Amino acid sequence: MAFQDLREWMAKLEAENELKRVQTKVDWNLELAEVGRRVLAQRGPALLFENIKDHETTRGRKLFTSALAKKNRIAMMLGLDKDAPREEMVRTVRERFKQTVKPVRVESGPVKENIVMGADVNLFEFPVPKWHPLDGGRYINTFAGIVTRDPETRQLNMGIYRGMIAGKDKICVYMIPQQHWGLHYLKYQERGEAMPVAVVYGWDPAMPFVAGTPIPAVEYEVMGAVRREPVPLVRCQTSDLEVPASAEIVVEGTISPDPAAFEDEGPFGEWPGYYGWSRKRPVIKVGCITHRNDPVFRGQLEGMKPGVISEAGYMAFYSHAALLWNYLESAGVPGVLDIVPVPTIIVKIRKTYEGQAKQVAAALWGSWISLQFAKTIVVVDEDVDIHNLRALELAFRDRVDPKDDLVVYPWTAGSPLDPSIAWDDRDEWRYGTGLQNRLLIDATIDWRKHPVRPEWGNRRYPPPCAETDEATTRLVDRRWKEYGV
Ligand SMILES: Cc1cc2nc3c(=O)[nH]c(=O)nc-3n(C[C@H](O)[C@H](O)[C@H](O)COP(=O)(O)O)c2cc1C
Ligand SMILES: [Mn+2]
Repeated sequence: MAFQDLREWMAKLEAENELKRVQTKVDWNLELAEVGRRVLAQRGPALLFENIKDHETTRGRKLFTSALAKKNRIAMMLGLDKDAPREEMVRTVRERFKQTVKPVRVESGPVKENIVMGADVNLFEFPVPKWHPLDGGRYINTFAGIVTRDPETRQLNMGIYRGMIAGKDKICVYMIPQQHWGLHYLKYQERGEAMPVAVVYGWDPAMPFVAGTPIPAVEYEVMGAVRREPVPLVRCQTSDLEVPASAEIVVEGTISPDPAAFEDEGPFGEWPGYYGWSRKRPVIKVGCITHRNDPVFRGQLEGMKPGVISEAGYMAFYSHAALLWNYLESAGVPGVLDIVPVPTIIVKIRKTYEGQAKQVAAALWGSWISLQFAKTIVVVDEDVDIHNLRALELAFRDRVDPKDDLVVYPWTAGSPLDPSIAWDDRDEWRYGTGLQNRLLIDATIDWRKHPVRPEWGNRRYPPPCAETDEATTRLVDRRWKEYGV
């Protein structure tokens, strides 16, 4: 049932007319990204670039991107009908995120078809784009899963964390100490040991879907649940880390515990749609690359603007909706009916007591999720269509009393990439993460100011006036043709 590798997934997309091969020569330097950006704006197909300038004969020649940037393709990833309604998709992801399926260990796999060691390692042999004009370099890690192991518990972790080629065998990375691999790194630092790292490019689409979502469980086990089949893992060549046996490319390396080994990383065009800042950051020293024959490199164009949502942003509509909803449920916050998770979190509730909206915000802001996300939270009543921007605007205008319903929660541990905070407050190696200010917009009707009124049919707000009574509705329905309008 599950996709056994990136190639099966690409074949499925091609069969469904959801993949376009770009065969004309395209420059890795900005051109490829702009083609991708325009296709994203059109909600177009996934793209397989097969002819990339300077990579006609290199070890890696092809780049695949944008596969998850559309609803029907996310439904296909989940093994659902491609026209499955959004509600069913979110429900499915919620159910699978609550389960775990243990990985299986295998002796070998296609990822071991080629093994490149030591002096032969050259990251420039892969068609890594320069994605945005002011990027500090070619960003190789944009949708790759990075594997590390907790040196105490021995547990494996996989997360998506960006990284830039800093030399033929070096990747400089944006490690936030409070992310899971950052916590691992702090433990290795304390022991004075280098941290082994494996970077996985291209596999079942469940991999980035899970690795890019802050799930409080072992990612490989949740991936098994999402794909409904265990993840087959092989051991790395140079460490005891484990990676999917049919991945396209795996880069193995170590990060020195010594901050003196940090190098300049960034700027990079970030997910909020603005460049991040440059700083000295940890470096993966690459000792080995394993890859399939004719490997397909996997990348993702970061950065949103009106009309363009990144692949990761699109994926988050489903992964984050499920994550947030499951978390609120486990935290005992009742009444959640629907969630739009990006770019701001909008939660629709069946309000059964005053203060419920603040409970939603406090629960999310008190959770690990807030270390990267949940800056702005909007809570609305059950009669507001949260998928309709006009309906939301009317709720902001009419149900928000600015004096009472805007709650600011200052100086919290949060995303260093928030462009509204000062540069100094983004220093993740000084604070462990960024310092972020947050906002709740409580757009639910305030029960203190608006008691139920029997004369309004037990409503709290005046009856809506943009509709007529039943008798008139029937009359006009009956006579509609007579009006000739
Ligand atoms: C495309 C993409 C890029 C990301 N880049 C980074 C990054 O550079 N640094 C980071 O700390 N988190 C990044 N994230 C968020 C993490 O992947 C996310 O918080 C995830 O939960 C991390 O795994 P962990 O919870 O095991 O640490 C990115 C997510 C996506 C989808
Ligand atoms: Mn994790």
